[in-house]
Amino acid sequence: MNRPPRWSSCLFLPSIVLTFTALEANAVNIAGSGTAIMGVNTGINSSLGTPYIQFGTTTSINDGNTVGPTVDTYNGGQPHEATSPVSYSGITWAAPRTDFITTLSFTNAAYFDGGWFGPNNSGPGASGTLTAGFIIEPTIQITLDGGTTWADIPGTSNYTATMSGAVLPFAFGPPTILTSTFTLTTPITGVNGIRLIGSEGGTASGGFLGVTEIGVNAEAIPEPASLALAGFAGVLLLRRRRGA
Ligand SMILES: [Ca+2]
Ligand SMILES: [Ca+2]
Repeated sequence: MNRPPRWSSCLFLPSIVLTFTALEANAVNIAGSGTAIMGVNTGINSSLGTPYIQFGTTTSINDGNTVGPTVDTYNGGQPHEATSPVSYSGITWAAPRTDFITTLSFTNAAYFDGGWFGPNNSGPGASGTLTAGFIIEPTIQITLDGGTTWADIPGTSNYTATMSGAVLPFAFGPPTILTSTFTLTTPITGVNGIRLIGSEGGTASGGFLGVTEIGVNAEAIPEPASLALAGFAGVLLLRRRRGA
């Protein structure tokens, strides 16, 4: 029986990163080489949830255009409206990353009645101003199996600071678009997906999420880390052979 790959990936990560963080490298946006995903979920948990957007196409999320179009998870009247108070959006790739993901740039579209991460059924109303009480920072999650299951990873962001003070549009007006940065506490490799997931802010359909763009910034593996990676992979291989 094959052991799931997630354990081996987790085991060698900390040692690689210690080497990596001491070095400088240039980050590139790898979102465009992946597939954007978006949907709703019953909670911030390990499941994919229900892929869903109201209109448009998820390719808008990683087309490099932070101005528009925007996609959203407004789900009034949908079967999951009452059961899924959480929305997510992110990027998956066909193969595990061999570079190190360091940050996400999240371009959020806030409408007059929702679109941001915050308490359900809560908002300042048309032309109102978002304050910290209307905002909840989303959780960063990664997948090692192409998006079937997800796990939380730690990070920091300027999301609350960016969204606080944002003036919402007039009723049915174009969204207020703001970009915030999520920084992974530990740069990560070996994953084949990353997403933000959190409580839907706003009042329409209990809240929803609006996204114009997600960027995923990664840096190449420096030489010392490559050596560490090879070393740990070798150790794991030996362990597996011994355990087989
Ligand atoms: Ca876009
Ligand atoms: Ca909703």
